[in-house]
Formats: sequence, C-alpha cells, structure tokens
Amino acid sequence: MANSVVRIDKRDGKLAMAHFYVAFAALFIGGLAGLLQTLVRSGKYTLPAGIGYYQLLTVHGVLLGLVLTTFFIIGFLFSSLSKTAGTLSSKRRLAGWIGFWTMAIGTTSTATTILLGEASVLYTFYAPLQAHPFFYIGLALVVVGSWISGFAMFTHFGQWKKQNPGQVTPLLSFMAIMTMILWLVATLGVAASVLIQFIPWSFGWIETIDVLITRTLFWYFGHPLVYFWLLPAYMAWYVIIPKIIGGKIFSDALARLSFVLFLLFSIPVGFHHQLTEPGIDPNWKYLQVVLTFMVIIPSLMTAFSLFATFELYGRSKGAKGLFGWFRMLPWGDARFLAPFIGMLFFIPGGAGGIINASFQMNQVIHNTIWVTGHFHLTVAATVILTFFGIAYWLIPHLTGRVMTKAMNRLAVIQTIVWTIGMTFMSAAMHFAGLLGAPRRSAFSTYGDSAQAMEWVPYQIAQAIGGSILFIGIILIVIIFINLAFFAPKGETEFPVGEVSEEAEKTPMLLENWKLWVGVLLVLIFIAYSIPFVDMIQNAPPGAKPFKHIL
Ligand code: HAS
Repeated sequence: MANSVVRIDKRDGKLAMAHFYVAFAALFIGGLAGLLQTLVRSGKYTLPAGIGYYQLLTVHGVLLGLVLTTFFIIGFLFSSLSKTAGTLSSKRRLAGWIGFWTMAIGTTSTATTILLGEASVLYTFYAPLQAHPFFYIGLALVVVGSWISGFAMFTHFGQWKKQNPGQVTPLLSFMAIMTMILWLVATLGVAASVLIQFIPWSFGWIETIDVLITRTLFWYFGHPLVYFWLLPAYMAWYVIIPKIIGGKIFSDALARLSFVLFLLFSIPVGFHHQLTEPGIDPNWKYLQVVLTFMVIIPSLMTAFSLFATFELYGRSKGAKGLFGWFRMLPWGDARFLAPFIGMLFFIPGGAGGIINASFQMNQVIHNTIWVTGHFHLTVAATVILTFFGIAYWLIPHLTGRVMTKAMNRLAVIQTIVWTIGMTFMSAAMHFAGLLGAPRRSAFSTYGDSAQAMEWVPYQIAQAIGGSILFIGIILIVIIFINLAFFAPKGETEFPVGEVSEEAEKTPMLLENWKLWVGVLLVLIFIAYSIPFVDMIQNAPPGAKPFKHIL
C-alpha cells in the first residue's frame, strides 16, 4: 500500500504533464467553440467577424475529439507504465519527448489551417471537401508522433517481460499496451488515406480522389478510435476505482479478457458508420454489424465486473439487500463520483450504440443529430468525466501536491454541473434526431418549414445545456490550474487496486500477444479484403475538390 504513495519518477511525470497541458488547453478552446455552436443552432445568435459555422465545428471536433483525447491518453498511459512497469529509461523518455513534440507541431499545423479558414472540413475530413495540405500534414504528424511514443511504451513493457520471465504482467501496464496496439493498427488506415490520397490531392499532384476508399479508410480508423478513447476510462474503472473505494478488483483475468476482446472486435467494424453508403455489398455490411454486436460483449463484462466490485465492497462493510451497497460508496470523493456518473451515462450511451448498430434502425437515425447525442453521452460524458476523475489524483501526484477539501468540493460541483448540462444537451439531441433534425447543419440552412419549426425547442434546450457545460469547462480548468501550480505541496496516492483473493488465477494465454495480434489481422482481412478489392475494381470516376461549404 505504501508503494501507491511513492511518486513516479519526476522526469516521467514531466513528460506526462506536458501532454496534460496541451489536453486542457484544447479542452478550453474546443469547449468555447462548442458553446458558440449550440448558440448558433438555437437560431438566436450569429457568429461575429466572418467566422463560419463549419470552421467552428471543425475546431470543436478536432480539438476535443482528436487533440484533447490523444494527448490526455498518451500522458495517462506513460504514467501508468512508469508506475507499474518501472521508471522509463532515458532513451525511451527521449522517444516520448520526440513523440510529444512531433504531435505538438502537427497540432499547431492543423489548428492554424482551421483558424485561417482553410480547413473547414470537420473532424472526419470527408472527401471531396478539401483542406489546405498542412491540415493533413499536421494530422499525419500527430499520428507519427503517437507511434514514436507507442514504440517507447512497447519496448518498455518488453523489458519488464524480459526481466520477469513467466510472470503475469502488471494489469495496468497490460491495458496500456493493449490500448496502444489498438491505436497503432487503427491509425494505419488514416495514415494510408492521408499519405496516399489526401496530401497528393491537396497539393494538386493528383487531380481526383476516391471518395469511398477514403471514407472506408477513415472508418477503419474511426471506430477503433472511439475504443481508444474508452479503454483508458476502462483502465480507471477496473484498476483505479476499486482502490479509491477501498475494495478489490473482482477478477484480473476478466479484465484482461475484455481488453483482448476489444482489440479483436473494435477494428473490423467500420462499415457500421457506412450502412447507408452505396458501393459496399450489404452482405459485408451485415458481417460487420455482427462483429459490432460482438464488441458490445466486453462492455457488458465490464458492467458485470464493476457491479461485482461495488457489491463485494458494500457487503464487506455490512450492506444488506439488493442495493444496500449503493449507500456505502464514497459519494463525496470527486475521484469516485465523476467516473461513476460516467458509468451511469454509459448505460443510455451504450443502448443508443446498439440502436445505431442495428441495420434497420440505423436508417432512422443516420446523419441526424441523434448520433451527436450518442457520442456526447459516450465520449463527452462517460469518457471525459472519467478523465476528469483521473486528473483529480494524477495531476497532484505528478506535481507533488494535494487536492484540498475545497478543491474536491469544487470538483463535486463540476461533476454535477457537467451532468446537468450533458443531460439537457444530449437528451435534446436524441429527441430532435428522432424528429429528423440533421446533424452538422447551421440553423440558416433549415428554412422555416413546419418540420424545422418542430426542432426549435430542442435547439434551445441544447443551447441551455451547452451553456451549462461551458461553466463546467471553466470549473475544470480552474481545478486543473490549481492542481498543477497552486495546490499545497504534499504526497498524493496513485491508486492501483489489488485483485480479490477469491479471483481465479490469470491464464497465461491472455498474455499471448502473437496469438491475439494474429487473430486480429485475420479478422481484419476477412472483414475488409474482398470489399476493398471490390471498391478498387469498380471505382467510379474520382472526385474533384470541393472547397466551399457554408
Ligand atoms: Fe458509437 C457513432 C455504435 C460505443 C462514439 N459513436 C458514433 C460516433 C461517435 C461514437 C463519436 O453502429 C459518431 C461518429 C461520426 O462522427 O459519425 N457505439 C456503437 C456501439 C457501441 C458504441 C454498438 N460510441 C461508443 C463509444 C464511443 C462512441 C464507447 C466513444 C467513447 N456508434 C455506433 C454506430 C454509430 C456510432 C453504429 C454510427 C451511427 C451512424 O449512423 O452514423 C458499443 O460499444 C456500446 C456498448 C456499451 C454498453 C454499455 C455498458 C455499460 C457500462 C456501464 C456500467 C455502469 C455501472 C454503474 C457499473 C453495452 C459498462 C451502474 C450503477 C448503477 C447504480 C446502475
């Protein structure tokens, strides 16, 4: 237990903190863009200084969906490895810094093109919308930087394995590596489309682009991207939360198995974002829908495991009845409350995902603002609240400070504010989506048809939710700055849970990386090879660039 309080190496801490500074700056600017967007959609506000709606939407999506998440996650993964697999060697730390700066330069390049109005192509940058070449070059640099950091993590983990032959690896490190492998395999798709298609096309070296292939490569990346966001939250749920509440990890083997299943099934499912697209045989879409239903299983296992942890802890404290354990949980501790509310949000968020994935129901919600509601529940509530919960102990741990009672109270208020804001906003988005309100459209494009008028109350509710959320962003930025620079000096625990004595022994099969990566490659081959050949053989004439949207 004393080990938990031992601070991770200061130099590793600095590397992680560099990532968090960028992440929280992105949160502030991206959140501001989000607020303005909801105000524009309400129809009651017009953007000043010639700022375009899609420019704003691109700032919001890229900064929050790509920059905040990637930087936060890599900082968290480095910290977790340093804590559980030992201090990084100086070469690996240097690789981490090179990765960080490569990503930072890439982010600056991409952000500059967006702010100059040269890249209003949204975070999915669908062709034939065309951005400035430096938008794509920046994205490529972010990916390459993350790979450099990833390789530093892989070799660090490999060294632990070499020094501890035959032993089960530390759970948190295992999960960090699994997350990074998922990211590496997923980003191959986006790297290929940016390097082979978008960059040559945006420089004018090739005249046309294949729309379906670029979209397919994007979604080959885009769905595992969402699990790249989710898995670090699951790391906290499985390993950190049990320690915070004073309980035990229900089962090490079950936690590892769920991560293995995520690796296998999160990649060959990208077609479920393309169910309405022509050019892909419905049988292949059907196969990927089946695989999508497979990727729901590890989340259900996670829910089961968490219920078990909470219940076992509660009963050990004398709780009686079906839900007696509920009262035993540490509700006043923001490190617990924020991730727990994240879990609650994931119940409707996950149910919505199952609706989206159901071939026929997808026809009702596709391209409506329902989808935006879905991902605000999943990433902007479940994942982000968990990241906030992590920040409440990790930032002071890294900076050698402590969170005061007053800051904890502010963090509890922040969690409540976020919960209210997100409930308003995402519920309104789901209802408006069912009434057919499109996603990604400025109010001015709706016209004043009777149908558009039905959406108005929901747009206003979204604006109210968005404004409440912006208060939440101001609060979290205050807390972050306090924990990074002003909180009292002291020791903060890095809480790493222990596995319950009653859990079964972890089978070594779960550590067989060659096997799992091999199965993953076979699944990707089955799900994508024939449809891809089909797309190339039957490609329609390429598309010329389209630069101007409202
Ligand atoms: Fe999704 C679209 C299907 C999960 C994010 N998704 C999106 C987009 C994003 C996104 C960003 O099949 C939009 C992309 C774009 O711009 O176009 N999604 C799913 C499915 C799941 C799912 C089946 N999505 C996520 C997660 C995301 C995310 C996670 C981010 C982090 N999604 C889709 C589909 C589309 C889509 C289609 C395309 C729609 C279209 O047409 O465009 C599943 O993984 C969900 C499984 C989850 C569960 C919930 C388990 C619950 C747990 C909590 C337990 C609570 C406890 C506390 C223990 C089954 C683990 C309880 C305590 C008490 C006291 C009660």
